[in-house]
Amino acid sequence: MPFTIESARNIFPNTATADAVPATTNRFEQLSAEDQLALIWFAYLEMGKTITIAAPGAARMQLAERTLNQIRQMSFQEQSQTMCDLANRADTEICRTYATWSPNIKLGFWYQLGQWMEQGIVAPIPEGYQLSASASAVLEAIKGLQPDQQITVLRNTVVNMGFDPNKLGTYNPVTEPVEPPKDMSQRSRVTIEGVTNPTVLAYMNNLNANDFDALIELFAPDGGLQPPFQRPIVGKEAILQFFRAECQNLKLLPERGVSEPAEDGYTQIKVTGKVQTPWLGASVGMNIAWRFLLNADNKIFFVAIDLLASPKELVNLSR
Ligand code: ECH
Ligand code: GLY
Ligand code: GLY
Ligand code: GLY
Repeated sequence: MPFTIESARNIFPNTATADAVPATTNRFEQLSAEDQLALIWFAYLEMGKTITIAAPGAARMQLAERTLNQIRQMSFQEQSQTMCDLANRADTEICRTYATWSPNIKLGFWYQLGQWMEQGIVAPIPEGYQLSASASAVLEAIKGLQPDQQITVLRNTVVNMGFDPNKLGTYNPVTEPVEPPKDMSQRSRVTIEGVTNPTVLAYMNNLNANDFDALIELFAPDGGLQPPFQRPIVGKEAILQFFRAECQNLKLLPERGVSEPAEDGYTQIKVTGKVQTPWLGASVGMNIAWRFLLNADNKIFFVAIDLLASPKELVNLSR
């Protein structure tokens, strides 16, 4: 029987993913809005001791500027209410606007609010705020995670705030402008111990160069891409849109891999290595596996990107 996207998801089932991330995210989401905001504030201060988050680019901030200025004008009480509304995923104008933003715009928005909270322009977390017992337990759980898992939990909490985009009806997603791909002379070329497949190498090199038009041509028309902890995105159109909206300026540093034949002339290839996000640069290397399933034409039928349970998983290439 030929592969389906669902069956493809199960290639290399021995890959241990960072289950602590969805588990912790779920526990976080059970907390009250006040606890959620205070917890993120404390987690953010804690993480700030070891990692530096880069300031978002101007183009990105422009897209959130109207809403940021609206919040800046509010009283402290209204500001606190607005932030709680976001955590509660309430149905308000700001929560609806927030729902249309790409993850990077949401992160940039909170980055700015955090700065304004520090400067006394936006309502701070009340001095001496006591987390509930369950919120303290979630904070301790986050502190116990590896940095790549901590930052992924934080990203998830921000992405999940605001009104539910599935309830918006049709809307225009707001994403940052797409920069031109890197000039050919500026491009790096990866090497992967154990993998010479040209499609896999081109995947890494094109993504590193922000060359999404070349990248998407590596996919089969009915191909799928599964980001960490998400359902697969299916079809070239949707995958291209995801690349343009969420994948600029990533740095993929694949290290090693294994390639083996699968049914129907397909090939399955697992690669492990690190990924850096522009938000954190080299200060956080995320431990990643790519699980590729290529069809007989050497096009990508499926690729899953997994955040690994631990650095030990980088050398686990068994099936
Ligand atoms: C304050 C208190 C009130 C509430 C809030 C606050 C602000 C919080 C802030 C948080 C900022 C967090 C940030 C997190 C950034 C995380 C980025 C990550 C990126 C991971 C990317 C990966 C890419 C993988 C992929 C690969 C592919 O091959 C295909 C594409 C793709 C404190 C005010 C809320 C400011 C900046 C985790 C893994 C490799 C799938 C993308
Ligand atoms: N690790 C299997 C999956 O993400 O589906
Ligand atoms: N954390 C996965 C992504 O950037 O979509
Ligand atoms: N400085 C963060 C970013 O560009 O993603």
